[in-house]
Parts: sequence; structure tokens; C-alpha cells
Amino acid sequence: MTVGSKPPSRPNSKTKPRVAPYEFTSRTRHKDAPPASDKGNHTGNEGQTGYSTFPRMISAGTGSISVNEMLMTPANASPSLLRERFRRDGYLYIPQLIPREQVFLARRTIVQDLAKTGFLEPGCDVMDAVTKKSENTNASPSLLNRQDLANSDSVKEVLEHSALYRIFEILLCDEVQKVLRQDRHDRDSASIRHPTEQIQSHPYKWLRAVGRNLYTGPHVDRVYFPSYPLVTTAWIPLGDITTALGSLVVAPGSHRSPKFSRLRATYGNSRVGKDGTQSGWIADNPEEIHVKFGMVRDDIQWVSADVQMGDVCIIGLDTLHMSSNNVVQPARWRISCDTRWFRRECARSENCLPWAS
Ligand SMILES: O=C(O)CCC(=O)C(=O)O
Ligand SMILES: [Fe+2]
Repeated sequence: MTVGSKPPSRPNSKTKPRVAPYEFTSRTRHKDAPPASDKGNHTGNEGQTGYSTFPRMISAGTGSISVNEMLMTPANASPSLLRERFRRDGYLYIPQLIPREQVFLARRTIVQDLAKTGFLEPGCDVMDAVTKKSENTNASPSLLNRQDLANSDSVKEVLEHSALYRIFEILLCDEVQKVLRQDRHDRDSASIRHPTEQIQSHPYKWLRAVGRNLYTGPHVDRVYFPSYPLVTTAWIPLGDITTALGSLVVAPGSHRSPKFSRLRATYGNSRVGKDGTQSGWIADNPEEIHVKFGMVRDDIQWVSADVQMGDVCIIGLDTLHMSSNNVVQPARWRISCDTRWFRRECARSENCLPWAS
């Protein structure tokens, strides 16, 4: 497929398995999955096969953990279900919240830039974001420093999509319930009348292209946001991301379970530097966390997903999470963006803006 191709049509989320992202053909296996003949005995990289079966073993940091599948919450779920699950689990996995066509266009903008700046292997489909085989394996596009790219039209349309405003109005504002009750017909629509009135998206966007063998270690976002009382993260994959490419991994319930109270009271109260940097990680090896905070191994149950363009994961401020390692072969960039959301009044009352490390 060429760069100028039009985006693939949106899959019907009811028809599983979901399709590979950058193809028009009806491929049913994920790009990272091994050949069908391998199924059943393939162990791949530490068991990371890209199969749609859970639980599975994944590489995370310097360790290896078992993950179950994230619970999917439909984009048109009622406000009460969205709130209830978010309160209970500390995260929401919402497949196809954003039209995949729009995410496709955003991805295209980013990968074209990666091609221009020399980070993609020549001769490969740019949409696959195949990492350039270079002698300097540490070369990184440092997309965190590319706010220009994050703010380009096609990317920003995804990162600040009206569907996200609607979700955060539901999760962060009591008032929206009243508005929605007044007009039941509006309830399931993608946007409410004035989606930006109460909610603000942080202007800084944490855009990432994560290379092979890299990952984000276990952390809670609170340690990076001491002065934002209600900030909530929307993790937006800008491509199809299997657990082998470096998907989000979350510990459901870790934001409120008594088992995590020591973690929250000690590490969770600490303050560190820049978001997502190593300074805020609990450990390089997630298998060490329970030992540090007086838990037993089974107290921490991890979940993850093979996410697709259009999917969004919402993460609470105190919810333990990380990414899995990018171990796919041939090496490809994992492209995603963390976006932060809060009530507009919070930005006025707290020293929330601009982002400062
Ligand atoms: O994408 C990643 O590697 C980290 C994501 C994350 O920690 C977040 O979105 O808060
Ligand atoms: Fe995070």
C-alpha cells in the first residue's frame, strides 16, 4: 500500500477477530502473529505471540509476567456504567471510541515525518513504521519534543477528539449527568452540546515512538502530577499495538485496593521529574513490586490488550500501570500518545499550566 492510500474502513467491533490495520484485504491475523501453522506451540519472544488469547506471558521491563485481557467497555455505554467501571477498576478500555479513519490519517502524518527524519527503513511501507537498521541502535525520534507534530491538524483531531471530551465530562463532572438526563436522546451521541466547556485537555502531548527493547516501567501518574487533583490520562494508540509491540499494562483496582495501600502511601506520595521518565518508575522489574510493598505476588493481577487504531484506554491518577516491552521482529516503532485531562476550573485554581518538569 502506498502512502497516499485512503484509510481502511472501520471494522465492526462485533465481528471478531479484528483486522490488521494498514491493509484493505481481509487479513484476520494480527501483523505480529506467527504463521497459522505455528499456532499452539510457538513461544515467540518469551511467549509473546500476538495471538488474541489471554492469559499470556509478556516481557515487561526486565521481567516477565502473565496478563489477562483488559475488560472492554463499549463507547456507547451509559454514563453510569462508564463511571462505575472507572471507579471500580481504575481504568477503562474503550474500543473504537475514535473513528479509525481519523487515527489512520494521524498515523500517516507521524510516520511520514519519521521517514523524512531518517528513522524508517527505506523500501518498507511507511505505515508499518519499520525501524531503520542503523549502527546507532539508540537513535530515537524523541517525539516528546515534537509538540509541532502533536499539534498538526490530523494528529490533534485525534488527540482532542470530541468523543474524548464526552468521556471526560462523564467521568470528571457531576453536572453532565443532569444535562444528559434532561435529554435522553443525547445520551449515546458521540458529542454533547458543548463538549469543551467544562473539560480541558493539557496542551502538552506525550507523543511517543518507542523502539525495540524499550518500555515504560511500572508507575502511577500521580507522582508526575502533584498539583493536578483530578488529572486523568487517555492513552491513545496511533497504530495497532499488540502486547509484543508494547501495549499498555494495568493493575485493575490498584488505585483503591487495601492491598496497595502501602504502595500508595509511600511511593504514591512521592514526587518525581518528567512524566514517563525512569525517575518515576517503581522498579525495572514488575516482579519486584509486591516484595517492596508487603504484598504477595498474586495481589497484583495485570491486564493488557492488543489494541487497535481508534481504541482508547483511560487511566486513573493512582492506577498502577506500565507498558510491555517492544520485542517485535523486524523492529517497528510503537507509536502512541498519552494525553491528560482535567476540569477547566482545576486549571484555573491550581498551578497546572504550562507543563513543567
Ligand atoms: O506509552 C507508554 O509507554 C506509557 C503510557 C503511560 O504511562 C501513560 O499513558 O500514562
Ligand atoms: Fe503513565
